[in-house]
Amino acid sequence: MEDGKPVWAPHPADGFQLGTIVDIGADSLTIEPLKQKGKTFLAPINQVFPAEDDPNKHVEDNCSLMYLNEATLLNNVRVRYSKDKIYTFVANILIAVNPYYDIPKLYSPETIKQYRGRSLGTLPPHVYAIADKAYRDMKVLKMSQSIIVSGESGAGKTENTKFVLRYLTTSYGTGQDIDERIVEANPLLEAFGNAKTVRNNNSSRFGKFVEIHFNEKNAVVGGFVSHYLLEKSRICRQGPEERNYHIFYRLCAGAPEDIRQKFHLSSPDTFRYLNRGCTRFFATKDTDKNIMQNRKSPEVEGGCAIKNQSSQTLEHCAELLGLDQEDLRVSLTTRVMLTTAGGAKGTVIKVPLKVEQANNARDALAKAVYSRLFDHVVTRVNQCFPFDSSANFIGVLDIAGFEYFEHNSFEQFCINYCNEKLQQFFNERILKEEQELYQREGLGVNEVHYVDNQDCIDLVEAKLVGILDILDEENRLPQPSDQHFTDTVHNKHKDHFRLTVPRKSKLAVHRNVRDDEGFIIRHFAGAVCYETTKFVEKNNDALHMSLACLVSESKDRFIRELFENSNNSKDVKQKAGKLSFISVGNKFKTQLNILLEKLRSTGSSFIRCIKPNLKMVSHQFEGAQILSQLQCSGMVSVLDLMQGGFPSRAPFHELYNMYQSYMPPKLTRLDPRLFCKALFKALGLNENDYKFGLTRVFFRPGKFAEFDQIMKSDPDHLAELVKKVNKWLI
Ligand code: AOV
Ligand code: MG
Repeated sequence: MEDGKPVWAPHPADGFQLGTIVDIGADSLTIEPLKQKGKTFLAPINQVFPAEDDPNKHVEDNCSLMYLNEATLLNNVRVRYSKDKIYTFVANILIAVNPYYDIPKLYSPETIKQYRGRSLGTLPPHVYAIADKAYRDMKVLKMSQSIIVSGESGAGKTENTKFVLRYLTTSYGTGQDIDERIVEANPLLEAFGNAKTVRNNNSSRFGKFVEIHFNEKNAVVGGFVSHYLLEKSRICRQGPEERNYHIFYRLCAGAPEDIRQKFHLSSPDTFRYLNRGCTRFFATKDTDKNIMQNRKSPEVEGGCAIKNQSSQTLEHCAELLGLDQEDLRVSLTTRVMLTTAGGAKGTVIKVPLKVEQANNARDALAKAVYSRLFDHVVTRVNQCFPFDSSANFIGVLDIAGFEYFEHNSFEQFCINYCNEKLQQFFNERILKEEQELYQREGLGVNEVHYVDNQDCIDLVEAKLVGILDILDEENRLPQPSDQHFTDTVHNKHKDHFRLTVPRKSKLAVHRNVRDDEGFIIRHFAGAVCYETTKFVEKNNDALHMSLACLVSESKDRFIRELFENSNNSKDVKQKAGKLSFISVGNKFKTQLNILLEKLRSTGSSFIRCIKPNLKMVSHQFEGAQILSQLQCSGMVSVLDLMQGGFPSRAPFHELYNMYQSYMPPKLTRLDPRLFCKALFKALGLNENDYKFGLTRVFFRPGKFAEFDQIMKSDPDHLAELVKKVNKWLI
């Protein structure tokens, strides 16, 4: 960094601010901000970055900047965002900032047509450019492709996913209704799987991988949706200002009269599961707010009864689930146990549940019904676009990005584990591809190094000693406890680089829990403290026995089948009394490994979505929190890699086509490679700034832009240049 030249220095709200270095210390710099002369401050050396000469300049591919670092990336994205250019490339990776309003014509049918068949970089960055690249790669390489869309909640993953699906079916469909069905599946999935949260009014509470399948002729033949980790806790409880799944409110608001009657629908605020979240549905009546109530009478010590006399809740529930009302009542308020007295085969006895236990049983039933219903909806959706055979597919992954909240539980643990796996895949792809290209092109550059996160993945998923297996082990104990699980994790992984015990203050103060009830994992995107309360419960998908038995014998075929498929109900009775356990964590691990195997067998593209502000409004760029998203997405490490490598590259024939009109005929008679060599020699470019590969020229960061500028500069300069070229040719 030169004296007096502006630099980017940290700024608490904007991420970075321009300033000049006025003094240099051992590991910090004294900076004078451009906007506040005289108000100097200290900044750590590694957080100060060289700035471009013109901070208002923006480029479509961030790699054509002179300086590749997090500050220049943030600034480029900021300048572009202010001009409604929400998409930016970093080499082949697409950054997409959520505009929070409809930018005119950005996704119009005309725009779709424009991008069709055009190679990356020839048109402005766009999600359509990525979609078309995936399609062309599939066609040319005869290989399936995947597009991985990531970013935090509200960043625009689902919207961009829909644009990709719409683009592919519009451009490369057969014009039959299969195309439309693939697009139309989304509103249905969103009705059942999306909800209003504080971060996003239409937040997807499940992950999905949507495959569009193509035949030998590369036309759309069908689709397939896989889904991951539907958030079940939302069924029974929503945070302030949040809601349950959209479908419930839609039913309450718009169902036809016969359905209203049949389902006993009324206003959302009459339903316990709908009335405790978003204010718009705050309860006005409290008759059936609590269907469980402690009946403190001596004859059922510790037991409870259902409070539903006035509202007929139990009756309606039993009716809709195809169950006998009395059976349902008993199953919700008692537990089946097998006595082992006398050593002989035990007798089944019914133990009354405490209020809290009964509440849990009721919630578990609701969650089980809904999550199985969701599985069923996805199965039905998949039946709508069947295909006999497919040559290749393009899959789009829309799954929540790295999460770090004030309180992090099992859900965040799973999603962050997933993001570790995806980050590893991203590293493999981006860094490996880069190195392979250098090798193929015969550039003798050093290998690039990056931090592998395999150790973090192992910590979670390794057999026996991984956190998921330790948790399963805990679930199988007669008296599982979150505390014992947490202790086991810490005991098995003493001194693990990725794992630490949380400090007392963090957890205990807020929550009145033991100070070590949790663990901190050092993820690639930062350390996250997980509170392990409820890990054991959340890891178990099984209903308690009496309920499982009950619903699997429902008179309603649909309900019966929902539970037959996923629960081998025949075993249930034999196992009555034993602990039932279906592992949520290990199911996710298996699904994730299948997904990654699939991703590894495809070509891949990445879309990194960015949320511009927490208010969910347009035209507001909150630099600091955008910067942290760029860091979490791994973009900053890509820049580090590129800054040390050759990020801009141009095939010889492209350069030839671009500049031949500026050159004398003598030069244009040369073949593209020689043409380029002659040109570069004549220009007197610094040989450290570029390298010739077999098929293309590689430029050091920013050097392509410099070269392009020289080529297109004023006529005098060009005449000078032509003279030079001629001289060199003689
Ligand atoms: P997400 O999928 O990343 O969050 P969404 O795709 O649902 O985020 O986007 C959130 C909201 O931002 C949408 O409902 C739109 O109102 C707006 N939006 C996003 N992208 C665009 C765009 N390109 N143009 C206009 N508006 C947009 V989550 O599923 O919560 O992780 O859980
Ligand atoms: Mg979403």
